[in-house]
Amino acid sequence: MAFVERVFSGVQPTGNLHLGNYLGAIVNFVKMQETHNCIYCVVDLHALTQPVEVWGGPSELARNTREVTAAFIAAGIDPKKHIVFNQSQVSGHAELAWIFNCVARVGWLNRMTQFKEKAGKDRENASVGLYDYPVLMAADILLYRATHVPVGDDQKQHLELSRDIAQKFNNDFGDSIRGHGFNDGMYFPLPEPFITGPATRVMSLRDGTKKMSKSDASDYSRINLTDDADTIAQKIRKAKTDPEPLPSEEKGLEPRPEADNLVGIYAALSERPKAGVLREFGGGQFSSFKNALVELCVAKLSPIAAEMKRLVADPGHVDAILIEGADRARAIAAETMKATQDIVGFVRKR
Ligand code: AQP
Repeated sequence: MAFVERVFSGVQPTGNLHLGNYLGAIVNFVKMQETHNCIYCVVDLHALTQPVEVWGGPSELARNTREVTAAFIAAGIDPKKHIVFNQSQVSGHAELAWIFNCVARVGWLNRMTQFKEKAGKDRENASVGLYDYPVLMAADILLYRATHVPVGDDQKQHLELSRDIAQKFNNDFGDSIRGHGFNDGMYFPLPEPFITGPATRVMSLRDGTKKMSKSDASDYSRINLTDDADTIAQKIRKAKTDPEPLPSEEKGLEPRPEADNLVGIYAALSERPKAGVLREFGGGQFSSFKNALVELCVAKLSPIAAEMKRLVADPGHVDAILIEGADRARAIAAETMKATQDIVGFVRKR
């Protein structure tokens, strides 16, 4: 069956939205609006998988949900043409996740590296939700039968699991799927990851081997989307580098993770390939490259920060966007849930 192309992706409202989230995901969310129908979700159910100290408790969750929504809109997502909402308003996410829990295999989840990293050594104490996170993510995407998912590189393995779940559901229920009019036995599409650009994995400014992340204890490891110009300048000037001048060719970046990261950020923000950036800055010292990077970062991020500030100052307006988006999302989700319930054999009101 040819599926109608549809984009779905989400961002967790866990605070400290950063340049990695922006370049790895949100920039592509904005681009894909031109070619696809898009659904962008603030995945608040996912936030709960971490200890409460990480997501900050109820008032922080609500504040961060509005802040991520504001970031989407400030970055250029149009909530009238596309759908923007928060996950917990559409109960289908949790309902489909249960069905998928019974499709996914424990062995598949045991291979998920993000769980291993986030649970760390204290695995016994991690929430069941953290372990099950990728199944809920599969439900998020497939509830809308989405075909394309723009994400950062760290989500690649979870996307593969979503494809495995879709495939196994289609296989397990193939006869029933055909019996309900889907003649090729494919009810769920196998969603394609869309991981592209020179900054699919932005690294920490303090350690070029670690991903830039919301939960890093050091605020100097990341550029937050709400940072002001002075803070951005300080963070970039203090970013770890090495003593060599910048190389003139991309190959010269390979053994130099911090240099590679800063050049990747510059390339992504200026929408140029890394090779072009190195043609301009290769052979020069980091100090002058960092000055240019500060200027570019401030020019690109300051208008977004200002618009975010304006939007979060009016929570009623942001909530109205989420409520309207959830109504539209719920209508699509209801169709998927009805068909899924019929395929599985659940008796329901007609
Ligand atoms: N460093 C990154 N580089 C590129 N893309 C990134 N993403 C996250 N970090 C980077 C992408 O941002 C989207 C939203 O991520 P999320 O809200 O699901 O949170 P996460 O992946 O857990 O991101 P964080 O910020 O790193 O949080 P913690 O500290 O909790 O691990 C996703 O598409 C993600 O790929």
